Amino acid sequence: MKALLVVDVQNDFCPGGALAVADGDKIIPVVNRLMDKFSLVIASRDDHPGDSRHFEIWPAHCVHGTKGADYHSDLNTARIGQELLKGTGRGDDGYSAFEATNIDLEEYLKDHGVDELYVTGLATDYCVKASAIDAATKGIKTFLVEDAVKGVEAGQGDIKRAIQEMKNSGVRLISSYEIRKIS
Ligand code: VGL
Ligand code: ZN
Repeated sequence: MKALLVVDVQNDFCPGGALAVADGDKIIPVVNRLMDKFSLVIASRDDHPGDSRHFEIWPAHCVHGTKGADYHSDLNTARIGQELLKGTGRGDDGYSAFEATNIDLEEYLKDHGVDELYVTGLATDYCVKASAIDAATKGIKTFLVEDAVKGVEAGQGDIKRAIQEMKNSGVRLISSYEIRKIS
């Protein structure tokens, strides 16, 4: 059983947002098109309290209940079967979707017989990386959909290093074209 994971496609990570990823919104049509190929689509959202300690290292973003925390309006949310809320505690960075506090993602995937996870979203060098590495480490066959992710690249080479780290943890790379071709 395959599932599509959409990481943090939220207003604050898209152009105009508080922690914008350059061209972050450009992946959305790719993600929407991929949804047709999966019977299960799950999506994470950063959902921080206003006084989160996470904001000592990041500009305030995705504050619970604000527009910045909403999904980008281009994302096809109708297909999202389960939402994963993370970073919800004051001391909780919540980089990985497996740190979701509304459900236990590992249990959820087991219950739904998911053994292959295709990871898309924002940002390649933070939450996408943490989620993909956690998935692979938990024994799930994990794919990074390379044209359906975008990174921050705060330092030069961050995205490249993140992809290498994922590969070292057993994450495989795939393109959306290959997914649409094989399924
Ligand atoms: C993220 C930095 C801080 C992400 C979340 O979604 O990649 N990055 N919070
Ligand atoms: Zn955050």
